[in-house]
Amino acid sequence: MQYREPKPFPEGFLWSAATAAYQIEGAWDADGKGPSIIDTWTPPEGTSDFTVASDHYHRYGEDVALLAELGLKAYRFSISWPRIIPDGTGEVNPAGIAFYHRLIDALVEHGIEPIVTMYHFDLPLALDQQGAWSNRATIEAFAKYAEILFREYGEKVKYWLTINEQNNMILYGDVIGTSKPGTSKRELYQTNHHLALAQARAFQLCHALVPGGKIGPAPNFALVYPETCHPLDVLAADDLNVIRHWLYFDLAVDGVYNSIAWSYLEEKGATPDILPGDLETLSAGRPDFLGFNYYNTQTVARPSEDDTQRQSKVADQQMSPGEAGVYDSADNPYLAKTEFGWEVDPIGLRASFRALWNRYRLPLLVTENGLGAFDRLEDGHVHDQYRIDYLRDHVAQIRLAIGDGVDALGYCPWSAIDLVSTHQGVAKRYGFVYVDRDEFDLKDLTRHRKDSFYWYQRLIASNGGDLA
Ligand code: BGP
Repeated sequence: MQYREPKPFPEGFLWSAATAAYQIEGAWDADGKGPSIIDTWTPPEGTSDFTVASDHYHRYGEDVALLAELGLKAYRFSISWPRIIPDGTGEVNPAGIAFYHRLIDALVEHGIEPIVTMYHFDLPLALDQQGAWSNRATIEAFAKYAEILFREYGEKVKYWLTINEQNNMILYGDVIGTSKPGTSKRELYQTNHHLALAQARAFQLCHALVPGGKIGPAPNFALVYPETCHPLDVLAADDLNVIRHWLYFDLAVDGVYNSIAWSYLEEKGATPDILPGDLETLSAGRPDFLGFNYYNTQTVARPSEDDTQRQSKVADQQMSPGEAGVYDSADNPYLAKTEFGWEVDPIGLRASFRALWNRYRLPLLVTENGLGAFDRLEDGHVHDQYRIDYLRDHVAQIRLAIGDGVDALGYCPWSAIDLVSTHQGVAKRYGFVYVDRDEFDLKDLTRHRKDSFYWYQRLIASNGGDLA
């Protein structure tokens, strides 16, 4: 099991790469786009905002040509809701509709399968002002938006993702700018309930409106290990797996509330209001596959009484601080860390495939995976061997997961080209293509192929055979 000879990648495996609208497009108020919550969010001090980002809105033609040269079979990007419907519910913006037609057409012309995320953090600001997702009306707004997307692009787009990282929006929304600091757990889990309903509606609409369309969710997945084999540490790990993962996947796949998650919500006084018909809506919408964003695993122990340990932790969406009475977070001594403190665990990716496959038996798409690093442009080159090592080790584990019998649909490394990180600015780079700008100096935004670009190009050309 540990060292078996890997099976080859299946023909048609979707070698892809990912981006998100607000992190790459820029043009935050161009051609009728409305503001999103991200446009009014103040990013952490010292990091860039998203107004120009990588200027992809104006340079998408050049960018798609680079993606074609890279050899991508598919490309995951998100559509900006406020570019399509500036105030979230009202008039449709024809220029926004046209932009995504141009982008999709360019991809299709190059033989690149579009994988569209419908919603990646950038809620229209007008909806936020009406209560965001804690307001039930936002479900209807999303269903209307979804219908527009399916009718408009359904002929050309067959792979759809509903909501990026619903779990991180609930658990770490203050870090990534999707919820206000101090929002109560009660409101967060009401929000979660509405997001789940909106997603279930989108599943149904996609199946009704897109012939041959396939749709799935895209939570973040950070499989949780116990720090020791003490039964209470094992239970703490199980609890965090439930609170961070199974709550969301069970809602998406089976349309039910996980009973352990529900007990947690009861204990926290955070159970959502569920109206008549809600559970029927949840179970009527079914995904065709599961997307998941994978960066690392997490290791936890039973909760200590002492809160100081938790309070002193540096935390973000991949590094939990722990939760009183639930779990303490722990370092995994077997894993290295990135320059940004995220643990690196390629084997954890295989373990994640197994966990998701054993539980749901649905095809699995890695919707994000990548290494954030301080890259250096030297004479037009970026020697990012560290990124090649990271990606190669993860791809090798996907191949082993395929050997385990998992149905792996594809791989979307984060990110196709450099973009602005959720909360750590431009300096934290992920792309195969370097975008020449600094945090506050836009320079000329020219594109440069990194060493990892040529590595991924060879990997794709050999359908995953050439890992070297
Ligand atoms: C995921 C998000 C992405 C992306 C990535 C890397 O949580 O879906 O939008 O940014 O993480 O995170 P960061 O940019 O914080 O390094």
